[in-house]
Amino acid sequence: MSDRIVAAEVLLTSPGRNYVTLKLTTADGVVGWGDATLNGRELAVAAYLREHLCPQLVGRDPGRIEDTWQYLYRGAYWRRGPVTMTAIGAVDLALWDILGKTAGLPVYRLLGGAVRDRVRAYTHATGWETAQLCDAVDAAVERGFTAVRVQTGVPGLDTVYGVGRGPGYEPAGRGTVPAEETWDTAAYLRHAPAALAEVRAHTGPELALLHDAHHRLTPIEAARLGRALEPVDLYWLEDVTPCENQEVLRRVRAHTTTPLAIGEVFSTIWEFQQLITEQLIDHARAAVTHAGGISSLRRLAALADPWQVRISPHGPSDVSPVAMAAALHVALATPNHGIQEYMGHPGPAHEVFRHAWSCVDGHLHPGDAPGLGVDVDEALAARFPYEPALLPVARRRDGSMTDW
Ligand code: CS2
Ligand code: MG
Repeated sequence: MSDRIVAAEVLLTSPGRNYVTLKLTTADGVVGWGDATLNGRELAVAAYLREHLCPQLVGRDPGRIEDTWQYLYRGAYWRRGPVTMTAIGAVDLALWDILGKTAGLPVYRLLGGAVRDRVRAYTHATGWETAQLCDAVDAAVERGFTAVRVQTGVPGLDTVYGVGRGPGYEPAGRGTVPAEETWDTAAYLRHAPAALAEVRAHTGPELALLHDAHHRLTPIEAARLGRALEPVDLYWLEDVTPCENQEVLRRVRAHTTTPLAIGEVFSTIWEFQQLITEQLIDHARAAVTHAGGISSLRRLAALADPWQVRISPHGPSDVSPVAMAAALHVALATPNHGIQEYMGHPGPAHEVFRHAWSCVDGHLHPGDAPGLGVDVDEALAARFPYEPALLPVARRRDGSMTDW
């Protein structure tokens, strides 16, 4: 007789930052883990899982991964959206973990096996001044990275999202009300191309440089930035415009050959459809959890492949070590994978989530442990209770809200 899920539980922990983790246990005693972290909206996903999905999972056959995905997605009248899709993603990851552990195989072997030896990663370098930024890039190169995301401060602004005043940064700030930042697109556009050109002059031509515009530009501003950055030879320019209107990318694309990456805030394959089939992007950035798990990331890769679009999943500190593992199993087994973001995690997170995946010389590997290869130390997790934390919001100089 096939196995059954007998328990579905949600764990909240904050080993340096908040993580939500789904634990599924089968009658045979196999445990599967899924990441359900949605930065700043952790409790919404925890409640969606606890109140709605967990009761539906108990009694189901854990081996019916695709049917469970279809049941939770197609079966729901109110569907899509980051909260729903992160919850479904967590279930999907936990089920693949169970399948791998039951088979005694790492998940990437179940996905068809490795198509590459290791997964190229990029990490973050930030600096308020360009000299600091160049130092941060050098430090990343010394760690072995062949690709680095570069974010710069902007003269005249006190804060810029994603740029620490010191080394490193954490996107979410503690508290129940978000910090407010001031944003000035004109100042950014005056400064960023020259700063990035200085970084390129500093590094020489070989290092892959990436830059994230965090959804803040209009189409024509984005086109102008892409064109201005062409001499910098970026690996990609990310999230140039707000996420809702994909049509506007046509205008950006018409003006620049700077490669574009989009999609860390997308939840479903349908949000990518036009961007892929019109070849408006080069990299689809869906996070393995936020867009519905391994099952849907594989579908996205299959849709993208004939259009020569690559999947290059989101991987900041708020994608937990469990989701990082899942992303790496997909990456190792997916021909049209581009690059994996690897911002790193706070130190204690590596203790709570003991993982088989590794980062060596700027490349990641999921390891060969059965399943996803992550064990959660629940006793240690309990010593880091959840604390409310939120991403900041931003206003223009006149006080009006501006886009993410
Ligand atoms: C960023 C993230 O990693 C990225 O590309 O855009 O810092 C993102 O803003 C955070 O993960 C939001 O939770
Ligand atoms: Mg981003």
